[in-house]
Amino acid sequence: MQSEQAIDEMAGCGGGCACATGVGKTELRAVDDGLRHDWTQPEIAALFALPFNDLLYQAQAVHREHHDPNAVQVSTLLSIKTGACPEDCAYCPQSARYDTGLKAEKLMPLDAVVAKAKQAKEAGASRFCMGAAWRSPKDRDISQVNAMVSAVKALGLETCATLGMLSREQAVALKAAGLDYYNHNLDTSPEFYGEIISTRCYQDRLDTLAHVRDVGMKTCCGGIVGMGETRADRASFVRALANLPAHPDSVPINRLVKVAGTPLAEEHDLDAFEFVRTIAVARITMPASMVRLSAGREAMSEELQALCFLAGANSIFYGEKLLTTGNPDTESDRALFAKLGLQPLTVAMSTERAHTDTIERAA
Ligand code: SAM
Ligand code: DTB
Ligand code: SF4
Repeated sequence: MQSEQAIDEMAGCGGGCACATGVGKTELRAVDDGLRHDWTQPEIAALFALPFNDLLYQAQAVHREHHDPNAVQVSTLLSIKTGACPEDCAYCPQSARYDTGLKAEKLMPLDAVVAKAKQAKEAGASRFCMGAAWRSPKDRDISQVNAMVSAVKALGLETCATLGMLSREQAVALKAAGLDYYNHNLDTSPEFYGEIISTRCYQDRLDTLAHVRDVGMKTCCGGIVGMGETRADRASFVRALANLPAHPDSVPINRLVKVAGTPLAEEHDLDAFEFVRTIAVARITMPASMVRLSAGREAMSEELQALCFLAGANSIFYGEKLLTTGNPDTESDRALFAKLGLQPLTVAMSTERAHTDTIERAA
């Protein structure tokens, strides 16, 4: 269980908005799952500071206790509503505030989404994640997304959506339509957050995650590194994830994709070893979660990706496109898997794993 002080440190966005005053704060109570939810900043900083080989050894040992070391979960993304977003996330090509040359597109029709999901399944994905450039969906958007969720689920795929902030009622409706996972990222540390986003605060994100958990959906929650944050910020970001009341089921760790026109277009590249360290610390602190090597793979060598798998990443985004930017093509990913002896997890395997975890945690 985390201390009240830890909860307070984590909940404030550092900006001048209501969350600094505690208005609307979510009650954070850790679930009794046998996992730690009380990581301190010095403990996480000490993990980051370990000699690289010691850190990777520890991460790989934790990984092997909880996961098949050669299995990788594979998700495909589709942007179902693109661009013209009112938010000001400094990394994002879809914000209407930046001129990135992106063509805005309305919500896709159902049949086009289903066609893309079929292609993803045929290519070997087990989960299909639908992303929309909304601050938060309107109730009429939810009805349309629900039809997509039900149709994609009927194909035998796991379903995931990322639509912005949700009310509890919207979370209930999505769950009823068959949504398995909801992606909503903390994005960075509470301390650095104000440098990146001003139009919604940290507490808004914690509230949406609480709604998703409360209705029994699985959470997918991570963030982006390489946005100019310090190592202390990366440690605080991982701590914020690991001290959530329940560890996210999936933890996407994105390396910033620098898009021309966004405020972060000229940001310095994060050192590759520091990226691997972030993956390793996420693995150690959230041992049962699937840690996803997410955006940024197109700019990574095969060797760097292999190091990320060794550090405990066991999930990727698969398919030529992320939401609006590029991703390695499926053939090169299949070739990399073959070289490393990695096996994609099927839906049945990940359902079985989730079932075993539930039994083990209850015991
Ligand atoms: N609009 C919704 C929201 O913000 O919650 C859903 C879509 S949003 C694009 C999902 C996530 O994509 C963001 O939280 C961010 O972590 C990630 N993302 C967006 N642009 C990125 C970039 N240029 N590089 C890496 N990750 C990015
Ligand atoms: C996440 O953490 N990364 C994905 C997914 N969740 C939705 C999105 C990455 C987006 C990269 C920039 C783009 O393609 O627009
Ligand atoms: Fe909008 Fe999401 Fe992009 Fe932020 S990250 S600008 S909320 S699409």
